[in-house]
Amino acid sequence: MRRLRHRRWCGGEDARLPQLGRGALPLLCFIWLLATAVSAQQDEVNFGSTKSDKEVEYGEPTAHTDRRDLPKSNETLERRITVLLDEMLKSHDKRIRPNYGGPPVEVNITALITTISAVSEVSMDYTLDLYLRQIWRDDRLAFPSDGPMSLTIGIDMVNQIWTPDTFFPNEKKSFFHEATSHNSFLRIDNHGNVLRSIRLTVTANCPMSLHTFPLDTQKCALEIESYGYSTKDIVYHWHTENTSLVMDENVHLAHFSVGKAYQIERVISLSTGNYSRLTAIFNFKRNIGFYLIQIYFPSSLIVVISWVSFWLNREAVQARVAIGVTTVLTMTTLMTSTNGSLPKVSYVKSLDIFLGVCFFIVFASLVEYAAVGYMLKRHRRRADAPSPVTYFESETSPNLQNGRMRNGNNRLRRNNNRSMKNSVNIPMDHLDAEHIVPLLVAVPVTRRPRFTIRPAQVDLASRFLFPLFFLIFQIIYWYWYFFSTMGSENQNDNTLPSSS
Ligand SMILES: *[C@@H]1O[C@H](CO)[C@@H](O)[C@H](O)[C@H]1NC(C)=O
Ligand SMILES: *[C@@H]1O[C@H](CO)[C@@H](O)[C@H](O)[C@H]1NC(C)=O
Ligand SMILES: *[C@@H]1O[C@H](CO)[C@@H](O)[C@H](O)[C@H]1NC(C)=O
Ligand SMILES: CC(=O)N[C@H]1CO[C@H](CO)[C@@H](O)[C@@H]1O
Repeated sequence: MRRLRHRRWCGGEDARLPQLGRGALPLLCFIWLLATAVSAQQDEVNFGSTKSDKEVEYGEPTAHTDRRDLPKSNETLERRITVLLDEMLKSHDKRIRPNYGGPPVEVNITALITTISAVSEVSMDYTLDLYLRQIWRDDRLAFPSDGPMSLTIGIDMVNQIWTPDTFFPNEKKSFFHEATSHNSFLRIDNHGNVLRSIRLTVTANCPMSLHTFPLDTQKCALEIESYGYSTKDIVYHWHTENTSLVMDENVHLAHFSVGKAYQIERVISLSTGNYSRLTAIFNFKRNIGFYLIQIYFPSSLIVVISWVSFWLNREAVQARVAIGVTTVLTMTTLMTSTNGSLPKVSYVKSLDIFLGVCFFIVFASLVEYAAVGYMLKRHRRRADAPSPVTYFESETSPNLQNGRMRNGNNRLRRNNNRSMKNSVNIPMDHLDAEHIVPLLVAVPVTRRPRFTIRPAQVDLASRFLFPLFFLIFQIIYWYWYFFSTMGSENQNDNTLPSSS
């Protein structure tokens, strides 16, 4: 521009020249004009290349304008581009795809994922922000140029050229970003390659299997397809083999760690034809930390608290019942609140197994006290009740004469019915030999004392058996967790590339 100003200044000098009559000046000015004309051309080359520094999408970063191919005039560059675009669009019919009647249009896709949010088990979906770039070739938009050149054009021109009708088959809702203007751009290079980039927020459906929740890895897909054009008209490709799907380094999720993303190309058969479909698959591995802190650790502690009851005095009825009932109720609350934030699936999740076993142990320790209490009561009653043999001895022994024997036997049997399993000491030396036979017949249960379990033994056994059972369960559970997650990671590596 500075050169142009010089040229104008020189022209002004030229106008005054005849008046001044300086003969050397026209020659000098002519040389200077020649020099500025050459450098102005270079200037435009430089201008073109600085502009294209930002245009990296085609892998052809250098571009320059050749004046011969643009409309020849002394007008500004903008004016010339306007003329170019007008001529480009004059013959363009946006209703018809490129190569109509010929081979299908190749639409290449790349995507940059900027955020992933709201991976939700309840609604079975996830939300992502992405820059979706579509690259296709429309020969009708090619323009003559000496070297590679790319024009970045206002998005309004999108409405005047043909564009692929790309959509997301598994989308639930999505929207463009309009602040501060429509977040998209259009670039056209001299070969007719069109690049269209749009910033989108897409909420996509993601059916999840929660069998191993919360120790699970979820695979969520984003599918890209043409709504109307079958494989005869449009074929989609990922622009590069493995690197078309790029995850921004700021993609973080609270509940999940985001694994590698896979890209797949396939053809879908529908009743209206075969459609080319691209699939991006994201792996979300659930972070166990939250559930360890919020569920696994508290429920394990509740189980441990329920064992305190085994160390308490058997007579401390209130304390032991309170511990038992409180822990059972707390476990119930924990199970209810945990499942409240999850979908109502009809199968058993890993978390349900853990909470179920915890609940079972807590419940069993309450039942243990019920058993101990019952045994204690029976024990005490037997201690209070008079022994049938002493009764027999003190009351009927002196009067064991004739018809009184049957009466005594009746009382004896009644007493035995009340205390079937009580141990009975029979002082043998006080009995006469002739009375032994009716006595043994009357007290048949006195043979069973060695099988009696005392309440103290039940508590003692529980103190060791309950923790042992819980420990074994924890070992199996976590071993299975690490085993299964390693298995699923290997599965990811094997299955996904082969299905592409
Ligand atoms: C699309 O990508 C393929 C490779 O995947 C490439 O061969 C082809 O030239 C690309 N087409 C366009 C229009 O960029
Ligand atoms: C793409 O991935 C496959 C397997 O994952 C690998 O063999 C191939 O070399 C990769 N290609 C590029 C260009 O990275
Ligand atoms: C779709 O593809 C299948 C094979 O993959 C082929 O048999 C079928 O004819 C195709 N349908 C159409 C409408 O082209
Ligand atoms: C060579 C050429 O096109 N010259 C034009 C430069 O612009 C002026 C006015 O804009 C025209 O009058 C010239 O013909």
